[in-house]
Amino acid sequence: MPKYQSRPAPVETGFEGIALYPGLLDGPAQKALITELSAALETEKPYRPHMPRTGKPWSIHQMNFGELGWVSRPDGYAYSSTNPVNSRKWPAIPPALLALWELVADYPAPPECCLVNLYDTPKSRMGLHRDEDEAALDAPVVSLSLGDTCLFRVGGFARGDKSGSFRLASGDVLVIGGPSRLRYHGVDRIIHGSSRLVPGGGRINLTLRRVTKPV
Ligand SMILES: O=C(O)CCC(=O)C(=O)O
Repeated sequence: MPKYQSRPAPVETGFEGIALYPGLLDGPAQKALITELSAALETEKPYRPHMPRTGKPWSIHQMNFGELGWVSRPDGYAYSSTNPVNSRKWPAIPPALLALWELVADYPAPPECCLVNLYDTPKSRMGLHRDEDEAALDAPVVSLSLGDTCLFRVGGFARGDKSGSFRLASGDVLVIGGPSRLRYHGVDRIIHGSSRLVPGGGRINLTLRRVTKPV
C-alpha cells in the first residue's frame, strides 16, 4: 500500500456507512498480494466449510489470517484462534492488509481477523447474512476484492428487506460500517473469467474485522 499516502474520496453506494473505493489497490499491488497469498495458501490449505446444524457444504473455500479466525462449526459460527482442520494457529495478517485497514477503517485498533473467501467455481456464491459475531460492532468491516468481478448485494436489517446490488472488481475496497454495520449482504454471483489475476481463475475476498473491543 505504499503508493497511497492519503485515501481518495469513496464513491456513493446508496447506503449510508458503506463506502466503496474502486481500484484502491492498483495492478502491481494486487499482483504482489496475490503472490504472497498464493504462497501462504500453499502452506495453509483453504477448506470447504459446512453450514451449522444442516452440515450442508458451502460453495466456497475459506481460510483465515490473524489472531482470531471466523469458523463455521456444527453448533454455530464462532471466532477461534486455531484452524479447525489442523489445530494450528492462523498465519499473521499480511502487512499490506494491515496498511489497508489503517488507511480506510478509521478505527483506533488493528483488525484481529482476516477471513479469506475463495470463490473458485462458477457456482460459488454467498447468501445474504449479517456479520454479527464480533463484540467490536463499532469497528467497520473492510473488504478487498481480488480477481473476478462479483455482483454484491446489500439488503436491510431484516432478511426479507428490499435490497440493491453493485459490482465489485479486482482491487476494489468496500468499507461496511456506521449505521450499515449490521446490514444483510452477500454475493449473488461471480462473473467468471472477468479477471486473470488469480491463478486458475475465480475471486478472492479478504475481509478484515476487529473482533474484540480494544481495552
Ligand atoms: O465476498 C465478499 O465480498 C463478501 C464476504 C462476506 O460477506 C463475508 O465474509 O462475510
